[in-house]
Amino acid sequence: MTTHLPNDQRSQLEDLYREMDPSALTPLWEVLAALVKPEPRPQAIAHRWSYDEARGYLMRAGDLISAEQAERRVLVLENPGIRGQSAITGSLYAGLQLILPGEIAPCHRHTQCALRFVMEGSGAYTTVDGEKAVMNPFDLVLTPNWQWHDHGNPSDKPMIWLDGLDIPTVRIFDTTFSERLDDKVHPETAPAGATLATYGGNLRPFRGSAADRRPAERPLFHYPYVQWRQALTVMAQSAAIDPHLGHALEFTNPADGGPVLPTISAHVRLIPAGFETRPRRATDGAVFVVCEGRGRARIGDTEVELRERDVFVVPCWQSLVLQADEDLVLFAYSDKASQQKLGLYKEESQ
Ligand code: GTQ
Repeated sequence: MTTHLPNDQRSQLEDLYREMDPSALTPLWEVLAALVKPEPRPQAIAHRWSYDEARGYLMRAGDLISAEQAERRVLVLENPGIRGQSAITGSLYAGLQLILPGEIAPCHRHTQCALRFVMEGSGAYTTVDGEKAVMNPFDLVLTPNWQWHDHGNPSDKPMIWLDGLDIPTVRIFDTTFSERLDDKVHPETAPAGATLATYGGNLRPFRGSAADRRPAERPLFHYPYVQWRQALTVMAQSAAIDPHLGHALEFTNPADGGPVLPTISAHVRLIPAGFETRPRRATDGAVFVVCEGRGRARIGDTEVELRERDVFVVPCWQSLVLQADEDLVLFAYSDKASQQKLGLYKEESQ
């Protein structure tokens, strides 16, 4: 904003603004400082959602509307700094989805990418282009953009997972397309676990063979807890701890070693009991799930207590310090994948 202008200049300028306004023209110099800032000032704020509290509301929704009626029965975790936008950060969405025993969520596909991170329950599945991923607590399952997906719960317990999508990112480009399959459920095209057995084991079908069914650039869509947890355990036993991250492992796309989705990166961390990380900030806005343990997160000036299954958000460029009272195991997803493609990503360790 231009301040300290002489009164007569200011009043002539305001006349000019009023006259041009109906022609949809506006002066940059009044808004430049708010557009091009010296450093990020996200509207999204640090926040923690108590899983127990959210679960209570979600189960009440379960009494009132079926998964099929809702298409997706989800409570959106809306960042308190940007309510009404279905966003947890400027670029990412998060929601808690409930599928009750015997229910299905009908098949659809869309240009938004999604990941699921299982919070409770075992035996429900997400079907991706006709192949089931049978899900267990803290498994990561992907539905890359434009792949058909439906969900179902043949188990006898409720199943709840966290949905992470790039809905706000796609909204920026207005490139949202979606369609529903005529059938509620996609026909099975491969046995459950076929892709995990192959690509998850560093194998792929001989190129060009009939078994080459999954998209070559993004084949794997299931990253089971048993595998990533074991990898973290071994790392914690054998590697020096990173002072800023704790023990941390990124999920990768086996086709190219890059992030799991074009717009979303994901990783896990183990902070040993008694450890406190050094402050670190990065431009990616990140959503964390507490898988195990207890402790605290200091996010900028905000401190939150961490208990199992709580979800918290660290906005762009806010420093994060993690303190573990018990071994703290965290899952996180962020928009680092998008930012790196656009040349925007930056991080700083103190
Ligand atoms: O499961 O396909 O939380 O399309 C939001 C949009 C879940 C899904 C969400 C979706 C889905």
